[in-house]
Amino acid sequence: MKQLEIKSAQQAIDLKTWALSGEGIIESKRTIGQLANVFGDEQARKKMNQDTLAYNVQAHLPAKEGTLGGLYFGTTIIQPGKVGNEYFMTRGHFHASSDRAEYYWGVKGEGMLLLMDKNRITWAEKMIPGSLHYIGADIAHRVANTGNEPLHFGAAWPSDAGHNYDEIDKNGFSARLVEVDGVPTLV
Ligand code: M6P
Ligand code: ZN
Repeated sequence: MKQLEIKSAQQAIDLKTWALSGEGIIESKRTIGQLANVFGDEQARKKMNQDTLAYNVQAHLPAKEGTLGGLYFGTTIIQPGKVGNEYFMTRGHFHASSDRAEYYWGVKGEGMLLLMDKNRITWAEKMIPGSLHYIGADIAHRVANTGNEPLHFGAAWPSDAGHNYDEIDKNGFSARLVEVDGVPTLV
């Protein structure tokens, strides 16, 4: 940086979709084939086209993972669809530094944010365009797309939060979001 220099931003957000562009935006994808044992009906998952896209994440991670003081920013797009009667959803995680919090917010489409505390109590918040969700310390989080169009949501979290997938990989959440008579229902 030079003294008195005026620059343009190096990253941009498309305000309709919250798609991220510019320097250092990373992109990752999860297909149905990469989500073994995430959904309740593993037989139904295995019968699907394993290349089906379930969700993708764009993120700006300007600080080294684990560094104290940095911030991360991401946009996740979950495709519409179900495995058996369970909606397409993210893998879900606690934070490795378990007392770190995160914001999620709805951008486009309809979904449900599933939250589970350390005592395995699970509840949910409806995600719609403009809904803002503060995910406090020690709370596992996962998002499901309950609509017929892609669900876009934003996320912001500390660079030292990390991801702990162990508990969810082993025991899942204590409730699943399934469609019952056309209605998203926690069971
Ligand atoms: C959000 C953030 C990311 C997370 C992503 C997908 O963008 O919370 O940290 O990786 O959602 O969620 P998961 O890693 O649980 O599949
Ligand atoms: Zn998180």
